[in-house]
Amino acid sequence: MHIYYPAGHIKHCPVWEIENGEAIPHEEIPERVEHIKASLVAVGRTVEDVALTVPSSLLFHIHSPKYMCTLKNVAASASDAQIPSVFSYGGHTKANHLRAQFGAISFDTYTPVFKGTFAAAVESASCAYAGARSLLRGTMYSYAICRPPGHHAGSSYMGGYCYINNAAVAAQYLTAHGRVAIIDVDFHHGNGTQDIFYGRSDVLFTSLHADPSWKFPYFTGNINERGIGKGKGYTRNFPLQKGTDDRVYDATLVRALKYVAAFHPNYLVVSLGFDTHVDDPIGGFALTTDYYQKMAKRFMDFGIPTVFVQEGGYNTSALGKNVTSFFSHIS
Ligand code: SP5
Ligand code: ZN
Repeated sequence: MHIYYPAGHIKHCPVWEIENGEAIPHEEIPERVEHIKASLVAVGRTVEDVALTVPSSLLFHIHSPKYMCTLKNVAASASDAQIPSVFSYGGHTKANHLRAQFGAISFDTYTPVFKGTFAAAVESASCAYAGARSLLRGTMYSYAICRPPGHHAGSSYMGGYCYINNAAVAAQYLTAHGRVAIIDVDFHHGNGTQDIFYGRSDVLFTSLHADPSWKFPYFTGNINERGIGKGKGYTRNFPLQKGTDDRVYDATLVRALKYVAAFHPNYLVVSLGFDTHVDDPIGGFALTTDYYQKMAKRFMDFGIPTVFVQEGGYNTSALGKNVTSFFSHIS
């Protein structure tokens, strides 16, 4: 297995997020992936600093040039954390003021932009790109320790701690080489990834997550969202209730993987979040550390080249053991 790490992630360091008008400590912090990396090194794995940069032509397949440009401009203008104060209304998205342009590309107040955010997001996407590329050279499994995460970012919006959709970058790259299925096992619905591929039949998207009537991102992740136009039938959601345990989760995962199997993919992209863990500070499921190795086996049973793309997971002291549990049977 090849493992890629974005050393430049520390250029992006959120301290606060705004919840109901109040600043509360941010959970998406550098320590997350530092713990992941340290725990993998401690069990004898090689973790490579990502050396490639994702081509901008690939980024522009996933994100609109206008979105990328605004994100870059907001970052360049930032002295400290930039958080939107105004959002676009009535579908109006054109404005001269950078503050308004920012509000037109973000959907929450949880996702600050710093001077280093753009570069860090590109480096994170580069990890996913490197992970996807390594599959073409005969590697069966790769793991991109992406930070910042990506699955809430859509083609022209950011949010949910995400700026560039890393899993979508990996999937888009692999479409030139075969059929691609994305399975998202982060605690939250992968709304950005779903949106990006919603009208397409060459990439299948499925997700297990907290029911949106209960948890972020609230607006999407329902069972009736199945794709549109040519993409009809190529999206499937499995919303789950508070307290979902190993047994119920696993039974649902088996159902999701049956749906994936019927698509006959050549490559699998897994949006891998550990915020499903029982001790996660912002989740609400009850998965155990031991379960993650069983989850990984489900993916291995699939028997096709797979890139694992890191998404959420916010209990920094549990992250290391959850990751090593997950990869314990993948060499
Ligand atoms: C990639 C990913 O997992 N993004 C998750 C974004 C969830 N944002 C919702 C934040 C809700 C407020 N945080 C409460 C913190 C309580 N300690
Ligand atoms: Zn999440």
